[in-house]
Amino acid sequence: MDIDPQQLREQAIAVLDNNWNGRFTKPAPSLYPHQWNWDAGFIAIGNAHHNLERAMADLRHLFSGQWANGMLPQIVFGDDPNARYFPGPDFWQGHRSAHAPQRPATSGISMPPVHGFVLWRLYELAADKSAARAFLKEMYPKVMALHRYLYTYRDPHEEGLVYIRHPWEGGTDNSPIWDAALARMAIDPDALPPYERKDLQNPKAAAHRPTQQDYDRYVYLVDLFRKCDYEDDAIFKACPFLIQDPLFNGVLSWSNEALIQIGSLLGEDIAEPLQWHELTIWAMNDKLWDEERGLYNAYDLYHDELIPVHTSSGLMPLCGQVPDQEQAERMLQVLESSMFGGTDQGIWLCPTYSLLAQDVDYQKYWRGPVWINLNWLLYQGLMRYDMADMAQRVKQHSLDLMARSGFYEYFDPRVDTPGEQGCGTDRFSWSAALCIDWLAEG
Ligand code: 2M8
Repeated sequence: MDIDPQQLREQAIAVLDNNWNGRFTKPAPSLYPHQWNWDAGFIAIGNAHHNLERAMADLRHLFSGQWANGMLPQIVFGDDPNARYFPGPDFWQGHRSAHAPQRPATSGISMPPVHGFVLWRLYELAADKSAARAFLKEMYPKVMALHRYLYTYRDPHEEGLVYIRHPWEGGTDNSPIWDAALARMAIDPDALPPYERKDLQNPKAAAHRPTQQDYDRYVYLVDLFRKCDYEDDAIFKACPFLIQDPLFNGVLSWSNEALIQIGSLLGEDIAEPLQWHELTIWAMNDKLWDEERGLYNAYDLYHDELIPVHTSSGLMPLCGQVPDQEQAERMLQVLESSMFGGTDQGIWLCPTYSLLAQDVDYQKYWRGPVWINLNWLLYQGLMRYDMADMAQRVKQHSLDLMARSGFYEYFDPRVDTPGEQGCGTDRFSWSAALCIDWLAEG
């Protein structure tokens, strides 16, 4: 498809401008009315191309919600009285934790730590290096505190692998990776605190959203965390959902590497991020790498077993240069195989779940559709290994999808999709932001 890059860029900027509320950028106009953690990182990369001030403001707002123990919340709540989102601040009750800030209100879990590499990207893009350097100086201790929190409280066996304790922390809410662990949670739905979902407003998107059974488990976990007053040790002992995810740890690796670069630039002692970086890469290869399947598995720390499910999350450690060249070539074969449709003309890259899986669903949220942020991470990873052909395919497919359908939240990977290709909410910020980043490369 012929794309008019100038027009697409202007449309993408308009999406970001429209979702900016004067203090932060919402992920989408109405479905997500607050500030989300990793969304803010991807959005900052897009804005950095034409509005560095806005990019910095968004990140400052996000970190205004950082807890005293370093935890950076998945949601920093705005104060729009018309915002409809569940769970809101009343449900999270972040104030139960001594670590939570008085204001702004936040949720009590985190998200993939993209901020290190986002900061470095902002610095690379900045025309005014001295202003950008001052921003790095301001943010570096905050991002260090986040990583220190993760290694102190989310790596109980000191392996170098960080666990998540809620599917929302992984960012890939209803990924098949979580299915078995969620299914084994014996919960009594009648004993849950009463709640009303707000994510089913859009009838078309409603059918693709996580199931009620999933949601009950999400709510059960939040209720458990607040009963533990958000104390990490207590949660670790009580929580039946503790998973070391390759996407989360791959992103962590890339951000560790960026912290080393930033720390060096600022003349800081970088011994700590160096140690994290080496340990995590070693541990991912030792524990999560699956030679036979050619990708990284997740590990269920609660049931002490690998989770051998073929999702694209298993390819994401490429972005943090976790695999060596040989492993990366195995991963490329997997991407090129019918599992992810790499050379199939009928498939848009890259489905989030193996197309060969019995329960792949082309339109269900994180259970098959293409997501622009994962495509962008995959692209960055492929470029690191000089796999430029495949990287260009991933980029071109992403741009084509957005040019045809709009800046949707996710996309059906079938080229001959009956009906619309774009799914979920329209005018989705990170799709627009990463589109801007790609277009800037030409
Ligand atoms: C989705 O997650 C939120 C909960 O965090 C939700 O479904 O309500 C995910 O796609 C997540 O990765 C994303 O950050 C968030 C906002 O875009 O929406």
